[in-house]
Amino acid sequence: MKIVKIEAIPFAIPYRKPLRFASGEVHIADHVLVRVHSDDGVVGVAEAPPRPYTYGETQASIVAAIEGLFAPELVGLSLLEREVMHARLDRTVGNPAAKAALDMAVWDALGRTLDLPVTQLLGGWADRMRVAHMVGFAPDAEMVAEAEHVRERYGITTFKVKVGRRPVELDVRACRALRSALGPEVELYVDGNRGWTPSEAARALDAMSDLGLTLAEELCPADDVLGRRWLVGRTPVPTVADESATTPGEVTRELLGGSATMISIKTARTGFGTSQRILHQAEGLGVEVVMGNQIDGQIGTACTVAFGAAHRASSRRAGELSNFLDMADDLLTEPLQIAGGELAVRPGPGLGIEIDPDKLAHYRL
Ligand code: MUC
Ligand code: MG
Repeated sequence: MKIVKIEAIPFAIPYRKPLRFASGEVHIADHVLVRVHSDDGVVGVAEAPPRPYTYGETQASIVAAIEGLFAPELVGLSLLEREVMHARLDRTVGNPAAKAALDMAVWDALGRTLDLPVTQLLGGWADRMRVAHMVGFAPDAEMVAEAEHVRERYGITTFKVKVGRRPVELDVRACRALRSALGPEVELYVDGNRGWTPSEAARALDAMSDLGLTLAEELCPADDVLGRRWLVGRTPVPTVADESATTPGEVTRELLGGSATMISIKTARTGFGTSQRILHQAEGLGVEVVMGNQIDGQIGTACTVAFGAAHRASSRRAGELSNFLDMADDLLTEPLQIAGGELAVRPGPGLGIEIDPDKLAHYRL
């Protein structure tokens, strides 16, 4: 079970429809495929999506950090020495997506070695999750058409609407258009990606108070410490910390500082190991979580659903599992399928996914 080799392979797959949000936009999935090889001939995989506007990582920096810093630290360790692995990774600050992909590829290799699904090793709670779809900035009619199409075709009835960079009135109008087109049955929540000041966020939430929003995520930057606390105190909508809560320490600061009341867990930035710590931390504090999406491809989405379904607390809400639908292609031999508003965890050892060698040859850089 010894790690003998780690690969970091950059690839690029275009989006059919770019995703636009307050902190950036994505036109190409310029991710890094991570492969961890063991001396038993087992290969575990995961993917790292760079989000420079959120964590400062780029595709090149992820490859450089894995090849130059992390692989030399991990080669020689057993797949079972995950605490040692984390201690070694944490000698370097930052680089969350690179570290998370390594963690998840090690779990995949472990599952394959033991001939067991990762989701069962993690917790084995359920075999599927309900899916929430993220709707990016666009003219109102396009946002509505996208949500209607996704509901019709995939049975998805939970939507996260991107807000926060445009004037407040435009976002309010878009949310109102979605509510009126989709009716009272669908769940709608908003994510501001730090785009508003606290007073803008308060104005927006007041203007949307009749829309039945279930969550308000990261409306203002984490550095607006008192402003965020003020906002939490004046809105009845649960407030989710996403990019402000990427480590157990940050989760503690956000929750105990009163700047958020829920936590978004993204396996793309905290892998399985640290995501599990955060999940248990949230449970211990009596705080709900939502499984978020770092604009993952199908490999990352397979990781999110394997983790989210594995635990009772992370599978209660719909998980954000559908953004891969906007990509023109992907690397898996068998594409993920969303049906009836749900995504099933892949059966089979590890993550239950296989990389198509021809697709990888085509899209690798
Ligand atoms: C989200 O929930 O914020 C946008 C940037 C990022 O890192 O993740 C996405 C979605
Ligand atoms: Mg978010």
